[in-house]
Amino acid sequence: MPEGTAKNMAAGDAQDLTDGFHLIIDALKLNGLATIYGVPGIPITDFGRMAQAAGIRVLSFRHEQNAGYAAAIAGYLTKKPGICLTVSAPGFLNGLTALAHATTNCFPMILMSGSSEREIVDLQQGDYEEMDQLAIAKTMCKAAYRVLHAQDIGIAVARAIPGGVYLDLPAKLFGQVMNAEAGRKSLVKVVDAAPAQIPAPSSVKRALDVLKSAKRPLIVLGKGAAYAQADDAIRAFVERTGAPFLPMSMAKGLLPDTHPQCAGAARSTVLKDSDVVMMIGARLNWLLSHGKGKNWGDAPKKFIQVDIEPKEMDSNVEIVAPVVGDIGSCVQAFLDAMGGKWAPSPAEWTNAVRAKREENVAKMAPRLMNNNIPMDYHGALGVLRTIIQERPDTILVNEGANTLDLARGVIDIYKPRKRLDVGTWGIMGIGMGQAIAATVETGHPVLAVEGDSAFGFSGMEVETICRYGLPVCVVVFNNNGIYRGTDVNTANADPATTVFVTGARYDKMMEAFGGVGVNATSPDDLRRAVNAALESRKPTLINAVIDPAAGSESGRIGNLNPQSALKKKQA
Ligand code: TZD
Ligand code: MG
Repeated sequence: MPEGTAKNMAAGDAQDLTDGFHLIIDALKLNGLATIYGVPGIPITDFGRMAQAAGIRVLSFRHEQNAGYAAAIAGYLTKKPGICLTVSAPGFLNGLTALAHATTNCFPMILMSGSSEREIVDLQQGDYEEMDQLAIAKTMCKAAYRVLHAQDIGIAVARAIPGGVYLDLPAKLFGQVMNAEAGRKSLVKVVDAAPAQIPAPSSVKRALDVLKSAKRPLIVLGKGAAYAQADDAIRAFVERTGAPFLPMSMAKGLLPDTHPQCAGAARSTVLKDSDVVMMIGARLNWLLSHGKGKNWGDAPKKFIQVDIEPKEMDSNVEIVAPVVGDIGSCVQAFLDAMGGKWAPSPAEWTNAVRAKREENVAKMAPRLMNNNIPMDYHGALGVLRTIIQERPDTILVNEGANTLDLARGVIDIYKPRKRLDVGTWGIMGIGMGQAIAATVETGHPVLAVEGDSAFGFSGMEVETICRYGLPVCVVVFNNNGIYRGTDVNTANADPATTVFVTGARYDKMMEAFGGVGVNATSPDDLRRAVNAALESRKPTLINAVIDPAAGSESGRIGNLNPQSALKKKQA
């Protein structure tokens, strides 16, 4: 065969071939999954490069856990699975924490990890980063799949798309070659990963009958309701009932916190005194004291629960009216069944709740305007509260203990899905990952309000923020430690377990990578610096110096610390 022909044939062959690398990319693109959060390394470095070259946005992080938290919140914000890409064994484990967190929070996320040689792993012969990742992942998410053949990539990606899924991609898969046309045909476009789930009409009627019978109704909105993106219907429903509503932390803003029916500032009153509680996309877990105990008072209470997950019904207390379906369909069904003539909640109740709320807000107001130096939480948060009021499209990311619990109460949110935080687990470390994904996915600037301990879990990602030039303003509430900066170890020369280096300058970290760093010692400093950051959209870190004695142990959940029976006896 003449040389030229052979060359042409080889070129022709190559055009007719595809491989694992490209099939994964094509499968993601076909399904509109256009962003990957990850950390490169063997065996996925080239995959990341090729994905980038093919038009997928590939954001490289400094640690997989942060990339994973980014993917998790991307899933929450977009209703499409966020993709996290990692190397094998340690990279996989780092990402797995985030997948477990996403699954617990019901955020759709796919963790895709490269893995080592199956034959060597299964015989435990000591491969590079050897680990049976599939077996480990299975216990932490909804499903875990391994893809051994290039022709299965299409179906595997499709199966992963509902999320809470681990996809195991052995190194050998990437280089597997197959006919390009057959490869194209093997891809699967997911038509509808979450079709509407219409609630049974009888369950809708039962729920409305119970709600109608209420003298003191309460609606609790959870982040499931925010996830549903049924914002108009939810608002219309809540307004038609006239009932006070209590937003869980990430449901704040679904209706503005300043809405006349909002009972956020009268939480203990509405939990205790309500007689019918309608939970919408909120679970009766520890965050709501499991629906019982002293926070809920002694009066008999009827629970209505609206959730897509049947397992949530009767999880902690009896649900007298379970409604199973997607939140959008359920709320629409309520609206349709209520008609225009729904009697609003009894005025005696709504007035009592409003009075309590106004009393609490008035009590808080002067504390939020204080100009103490060093700042206390309230002085600093009063400033941030005003800034979010003026810039309601800003996405607030929030973690810490006091920094979390106080910011949740103080900073009003005005629009849906504008507050992101530690979620179901109360996990530290979500800060920078969430901040990055929030702005990447929405284009809105981010204000990340971080305890100094909380920030430390993901702080290195300020380099990532600078590298991609993202409009993220981080405010570190620096009280020199976990809860407080005042603990003393009397046993030896080591510092106490909850304190950090006194007077640390976190702002210098941002400066190290070309961002703006500010040391703020007064509310005025803080106001100026945050406004400048949100205006300029420059990566900024403000070290907000907080009185080390201002916080309390474990913020608002100190009651969860175990107490020794022995200690009590001795006391
Ligand atoms: N590790 C992980 C992953 N999650 C956690 N929630 C904790 C540890 C325990 N923890 C909390 O629950 S809050 C917190 C830790 C370490 C930090 C609190 O300190 P901070 O906030 O500086 O972030 P404040 O304002 O000083 O209270
Ligand atoms: Mg602290």
